[in-house]
Amino acid sequence: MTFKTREGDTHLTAYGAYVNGTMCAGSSGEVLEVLSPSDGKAFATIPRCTGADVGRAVKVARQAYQADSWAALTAAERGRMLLRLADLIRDYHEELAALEARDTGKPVSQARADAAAAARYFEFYGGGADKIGGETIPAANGFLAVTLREPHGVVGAVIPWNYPLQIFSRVAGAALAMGNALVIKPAEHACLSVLRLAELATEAGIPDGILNVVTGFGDEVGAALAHHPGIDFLTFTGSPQVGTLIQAAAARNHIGCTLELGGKSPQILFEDADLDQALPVVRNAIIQNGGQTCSAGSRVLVHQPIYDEVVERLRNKFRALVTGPHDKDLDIGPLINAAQARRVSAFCERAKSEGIPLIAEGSIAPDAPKDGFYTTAKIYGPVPPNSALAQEEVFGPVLAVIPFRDEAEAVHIANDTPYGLVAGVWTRDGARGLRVARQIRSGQVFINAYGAGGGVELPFGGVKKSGHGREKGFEALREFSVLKTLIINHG
Ligand code: TXE
Repeated sequence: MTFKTREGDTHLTAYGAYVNGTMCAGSSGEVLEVLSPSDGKAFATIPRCTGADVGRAVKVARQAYQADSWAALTAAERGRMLLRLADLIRDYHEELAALEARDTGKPVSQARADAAAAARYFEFYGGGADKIGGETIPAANGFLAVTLREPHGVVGAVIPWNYPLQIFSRVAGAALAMGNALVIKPAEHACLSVLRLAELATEAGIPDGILNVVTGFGDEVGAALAHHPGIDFLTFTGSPQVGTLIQAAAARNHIGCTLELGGKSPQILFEDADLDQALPVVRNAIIQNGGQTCSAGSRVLVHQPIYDEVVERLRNKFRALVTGPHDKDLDIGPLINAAQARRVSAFCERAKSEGIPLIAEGSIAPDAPKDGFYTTAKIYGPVPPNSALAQEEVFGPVLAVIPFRDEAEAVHIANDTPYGLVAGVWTRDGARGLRVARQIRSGQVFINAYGAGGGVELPFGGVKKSGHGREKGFEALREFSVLKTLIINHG
């Protein structure tokens, strides 16, 4: 475990949950230690909240949602608050990036990019709040029919540890823009930046009780939130296993949910691809955040005629990759915790036992603290398309190289996993790029690019085991609202 339950300890920074506009202890009084993945040492505590804390947060959110201070605001006024929050995030950019890097272990330059994206989410949704509306529908004579977008009410959000700043911001930005109130359960492994953003939201003018954060274990706090009858809509980002539980909880309460559950995203390199352009992107797409990215490009499918050249060039790139502590800002930081490190090494052990060749491996910085959760970057190939390494989400810096003979086989291999989140197609043949992109079953497809999820403007989400519903872009504003059809008889 990354943490353990214990009584408060004075050398650790004590964070609270955030309910009704203030930091507060959980009702149990128990706390969880937060470890820095870089050295495995505790540096903070968070409350181990309970179902009772969830109940209080949902009640507070409902009251705040109904109060005039929120319900009577125009969309433009809500938008202005989100724009103020974007400005505050930019004011506190370095503090947020340092906190995120320490809490998640990611290299500080990657955490800086996350802080910039967080500001951009609130800017985008602040600007979008008053620009999304309904439509008029030609109906029977003597009737005017229009659609209105209304908030769901109180939204429950369960989010993971890999991108707390970004995922909090994409959820809260869109949900608040549409006039919802929120109760968020961030991951117990990394949630400090979320708590800081909640404070900044209050400073930006978001009324007390509209944005609440309850901390603690998933099967205690997350489950209580998912099942709470006072929740009107659920959004979840995390593992498929927990996604199934969230969907079942939503079904029990007859509410909607969006699920974003990761992937096994392919990049397809055809023989006419511009390799100078493609290979650095292929490398980055699997090492960003140590491969702990839902949209990581974890499979590269390579046309037979260029297989040897691609392997040779990637071999050199992977050998040069160095893993080390977040503050050294190397290629790769530590993984989030010991369990994740064990998970990644189990995949590598299995690949070894199945005789899958290891093409190259990076290194760990010699001065990396010995109790950190470090793993080297690895590239394997040729990887059998039906092996675990080619089918399952490793969530580490491990790339599977898979050769293919022709276009049809490339499409088949690309689609032949349970997931469908993102894909990349690299070719100089425009028609082939489009043809292949259109046959791939996934939520996003890049041609001659790969942006690990893309910008805040681009709708993002999966098909199959990668989940359903869309985050980001204007699509998220639609997800976080409900359509009412209003019919007026003027005959
Ligand atoms: O995920 P969990 P874990 C994948 C990735 C990773 C694996 C396991 O492959 O290796 O999942 O990671 C909360 N009811 N992704 O175990 O458990 C939990 O507290 C309600 C992909 O960390 O799904 C946290 O807040 N909530 C992914 C959140 O769910 C529960 C990002 C995610 O944790 C719960 C993370 C329960 N019973 C992992 N149990 C992505 N899509 O990017 C846990 N939680």
